[in-house]
Amino acid sequence: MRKPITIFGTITSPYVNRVVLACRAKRLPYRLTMPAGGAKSPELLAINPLGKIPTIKDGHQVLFESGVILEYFEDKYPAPRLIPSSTAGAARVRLIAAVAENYVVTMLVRLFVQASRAAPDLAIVEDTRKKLDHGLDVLNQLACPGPVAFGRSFTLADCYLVSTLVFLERVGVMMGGVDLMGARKTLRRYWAAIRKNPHVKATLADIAAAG
Ligand SMILES: N[C@@H](CCC(=O)N[C@@H](CS)C(=O)NCC(=O)O)C(=O)O
Repeated sequence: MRKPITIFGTITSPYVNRVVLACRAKRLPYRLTMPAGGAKSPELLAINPLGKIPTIKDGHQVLFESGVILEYFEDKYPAPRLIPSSTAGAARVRLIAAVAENYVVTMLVRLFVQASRAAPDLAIVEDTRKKLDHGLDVLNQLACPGPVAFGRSFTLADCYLVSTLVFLERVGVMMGGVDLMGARKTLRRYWAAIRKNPHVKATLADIAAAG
């Protein structure tokens, strides 16, 4: 039996739950834990000077930055593959991941910050929503309507998309119940379909339980 990979973090973080999804899909045993003092605790800063989650320990290997961790898993534990073997397929999966990260999650973090404030800056909210809508439009064009985001099996594109869409829902709730996904049919169909995937189901249940 393999020693579990330690993932420092909380399941509600989109950066953390995409890593958990990859562990589940690759059937890698893992242990999710948060140091008592949080991301900036001396314990975490000792192994990750950025003081960010996720940070992982796999034996003696310590890594941070979710994208780097996911690529490391793919190289170290290639079966089952989460990045297709074809150059075109791999590029497409990485493209969906990059668009989700750079044009959607980044905007959601900005909205999350504003929604957490007693008095949100409405100009920032408006500008960020425009950028978010554009990112979502592009994702709506790139993703398949299910059962997975690309190809025939679960890939890193699904790890990124699921974590992004859970966060999208959460930020919408924080903003007073706004439906941020809107009428984007492909994303809506994808979201309904991927929720039936057992790794996604289990991860969504963990997120819901964490509140
Ligand atoms: N680019 C990083 C982002 C990680 C990140 O920002 N994590 C947040 C949690 S959602 C964090 O650690 N925040 C705690 C802090 O900055 O003190 C990744 O992909 O892993």
